[in-house]
Amino acid sequence: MKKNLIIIILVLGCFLTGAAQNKRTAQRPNVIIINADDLGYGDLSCYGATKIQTPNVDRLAADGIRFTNAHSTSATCTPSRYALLTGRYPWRREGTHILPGDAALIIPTDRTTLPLLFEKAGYQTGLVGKWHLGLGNTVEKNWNAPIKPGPNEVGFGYSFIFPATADRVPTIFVENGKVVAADAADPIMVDYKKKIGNDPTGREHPELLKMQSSPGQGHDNTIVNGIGRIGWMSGGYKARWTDEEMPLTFLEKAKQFINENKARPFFLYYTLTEPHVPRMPSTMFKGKSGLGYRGDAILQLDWAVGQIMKELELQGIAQNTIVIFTSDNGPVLDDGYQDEAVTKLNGHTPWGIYRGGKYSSFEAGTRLPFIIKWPGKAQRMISGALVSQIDFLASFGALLNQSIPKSDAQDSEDLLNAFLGKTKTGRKVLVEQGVNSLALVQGNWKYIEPNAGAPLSRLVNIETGNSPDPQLYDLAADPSERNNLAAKHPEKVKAMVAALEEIRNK
Ligand code: NG6
Ligand code: CA
Repeated sequence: MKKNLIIIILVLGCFLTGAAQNKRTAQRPNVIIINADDLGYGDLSCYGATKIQTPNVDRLAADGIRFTNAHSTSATCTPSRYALLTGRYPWRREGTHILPGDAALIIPTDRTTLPLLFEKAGYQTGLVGKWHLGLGNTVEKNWNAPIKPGPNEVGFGYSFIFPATADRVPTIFVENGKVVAADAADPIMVDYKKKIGNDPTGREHPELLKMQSSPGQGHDNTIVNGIGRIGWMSGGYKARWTDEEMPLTFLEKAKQFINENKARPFFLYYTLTEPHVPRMPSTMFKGKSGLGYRGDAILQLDWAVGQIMKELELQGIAQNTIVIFTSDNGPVLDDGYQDEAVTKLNGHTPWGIYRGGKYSSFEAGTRLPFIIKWPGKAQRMISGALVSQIDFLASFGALLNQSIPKSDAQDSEDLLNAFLGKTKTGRKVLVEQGVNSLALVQGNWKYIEPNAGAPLSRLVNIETGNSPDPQLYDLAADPSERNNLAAKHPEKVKAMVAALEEIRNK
């Protein structure tokens, strides 16, 4: 009798736990992170732009939380994306600077990554878009056979990417480690040291280009689709993308992933190529913004966000999906092509009120658009909390009840309450990375390390934040970093130097 009772209790217990588990699983939200490429703080109408309208991202912001002090870790792509996926400051590791298109994978395969965390929590995980974190174990690789390790080996169950940037060869898609439309009879070869094969280059044949490259910026090697690229490639003619179509292909693949995984919790990392160079929008967007192709590419990006939101509605999962929209680093106008980004700017301010831009340790380098929508959970508001993309790992770990080994994601902070709008308090300190130097933000204060780099990057006409002297700014009184207060507050400088050293040596 007693034995029967115990069995009944045990069975009931299992049943209840199972039911609770199912309920929890059913309630777990899908998560989509949309990461734009080189989109600045001031590039969206919801962040104050008046010369361009971005209604779809604006709607996202109106329905969710719009952050005004949110950052990537770095003012360029590779390190910024490294941090987002690993929860670790990229400058702790050698070789996390902007990678060539044939680089080896730099994300460790034996540590917790953002997609691995979701996978551990029972999610389907997918990556669609720009990668730029290397592929395979070595620079020399066979593009005509499966390439490993890559996104799938660091936690993405599905991946559809291009390897580096739109302006670097190889200009091809890779799906789950295999080049799409590869042809054994026309093997792909890639080289970053010397010309390979017989394809014309922009330098030799500028008359073949539909968009001229800017002098001295290196975008004059192999011509693909009438555009000179960084690096040389040959072969793979059927596999090469056309720039006008490539973002649409990413959008289709992202929608397909959503569609196929709508019945289970999924994590989708959708990494747009807009408005990175070469800006060559689809025909339907060419000329639409009046700001040249950079503006058109932003309209195209905004449209893609709207399409994703529509798909979520259509599949009936919009209510249970967290959508995050952000960018990998600050804005740049002439980044290698004569595409009228400068001449047709028309008073638009991609950097908002902030100083600098891409490549800069001034605020516009890493202070970026950052929006979180979670219907019914993240209340509608504007938040000035200091947050970073590096905090996704610890914060989603908290949301999904996943522990992260101490050795992993060491710089990621659990900011779930800030991400959900329960508090407007975020980080106490954040390190920002320009190209040559680090900066530390602590409350209203910002300190930029002295360094010998040029104060102006002439190629892109951006103030880098470099100075041989220490710089100290009061971001509350002087958000545009015009007034260096270092000489006035030597004790503050000293304290911030020490604080930065402590983080560096952690
Ligand atoms: C720079 C390129 C720039 C762009 C950038 C990467 C030159 C002179 N400039 O080195 O055109 O490709 O790398 O951009 O080569 S990022 O957004 O991926 O960091
Ligand atoms: Ca970028």
